[in-house]
Amino acid sequence: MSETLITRLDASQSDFKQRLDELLAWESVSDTRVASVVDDILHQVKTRGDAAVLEFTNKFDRRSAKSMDELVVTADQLKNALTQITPEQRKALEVAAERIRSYHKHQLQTSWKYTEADGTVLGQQISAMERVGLYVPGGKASYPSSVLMNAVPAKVAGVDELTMVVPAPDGELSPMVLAAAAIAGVDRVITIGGAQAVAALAYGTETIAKVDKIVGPGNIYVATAKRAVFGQVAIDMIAGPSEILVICDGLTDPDWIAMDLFSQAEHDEQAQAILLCPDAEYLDKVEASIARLLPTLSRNEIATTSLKNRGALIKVADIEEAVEVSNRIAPEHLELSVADPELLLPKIRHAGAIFMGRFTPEALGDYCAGPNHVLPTSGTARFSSPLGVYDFQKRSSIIMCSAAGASELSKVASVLARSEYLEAHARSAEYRIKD
Ligand code: HSO
Ligand code: ZN
Repeated sequence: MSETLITRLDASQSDFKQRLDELLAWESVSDTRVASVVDDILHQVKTRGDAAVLEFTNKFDRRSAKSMDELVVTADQLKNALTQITPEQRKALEVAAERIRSYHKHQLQTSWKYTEADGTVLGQQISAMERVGLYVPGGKASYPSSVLMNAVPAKVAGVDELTMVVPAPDGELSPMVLAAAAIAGVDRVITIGGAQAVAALAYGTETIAKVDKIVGPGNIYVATAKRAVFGQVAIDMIAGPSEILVICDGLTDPDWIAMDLFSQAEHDEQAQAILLCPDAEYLDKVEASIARLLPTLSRNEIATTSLKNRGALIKVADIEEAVEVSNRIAPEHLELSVADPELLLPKIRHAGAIFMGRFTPEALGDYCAGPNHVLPTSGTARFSSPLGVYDFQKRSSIIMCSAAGASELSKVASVLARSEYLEAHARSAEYRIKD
């Protein structure tokens, strides 16, 4: 029976690479029916504004709002949410927010400039985006922690107006989500969701100001809408299922490792949890822990499906091989559950977040260690980074030529301009040549 719990692989098997590829394969669903529904919603909101948003919201979320005003959460309601959660919950949100804030402050980019010998000044000026939209899903995947992880960096960056949209099916809203928004400094909350909310943020309506960037996770309709409005506005990455990869030397309590694997597996059926270890007997022990602990989870069905379809316990020759396999996978989360993780760190090339040592379970990073939990998934850690303050800042180049500098540069520019047959460029430069 335990054989069906989770796949066992050995990196020395001749078909290992192929088996691993099969395990990693994950197709982002692109559905033409969804695309055409979304297209219509985008078009309606773009052309009819609030009226269309109101209609779609009443229909999809079973609301009966007569005007957009009824869908806007007032400042009082937002503050009030803080009294609807327990003092313990409030404290936990506050501590997490504060830790996320202080970590992210380190990411602030600053403007810089330098002066050349002839007095010409060159540099880069950093500025924050003016308006950002944060999408928060409704229902079970409505995570207060994700509100903090998206909103705090935006506010640290200096975004002027952060608008959060969150659907309230049947008028139901999570007080924890609202409280997280209040603590993170979200400026405005509107209870709309789906493609209609993305469209409202991207195009603007009578009551909703058009934003410069839309961030936050959502279902396939939301993801499809975000892809469609990209270009019109910036978007964050479109996240795939959660992943964890653990490299263990075989000396961590197997129950701890089993639970670390579950912590991602319980997110959804497509989530991926993989353990790499050189000790086959240790893998047996973890498998036994999995068998014993899995039925005790409240989300045991989701975790069981995830482990069965996409999980693996992999025997490697040594820790070096584990690092090699891990770099090939480029996991979202990587735990180095070994005695001396710092020895391995320089060898890790691709991973969204690296959790070092036996006392750093991924779950702490999900909530309150400080770093962001919005991370590159599905191997995209090869070329992208965690969500951060820099995602809400942008750069402008600064050039200030001295008269002497302009004279010298203009000689170069005019030669290049004439070779491109751009007469006005050449003459504009030549006016500045001193003779
Ligand atoms: N592990 C998720 C984030 C999260 N976990 C939210 C708990 N709540 C990102 O992969
Ligand atoms: Zn998580």
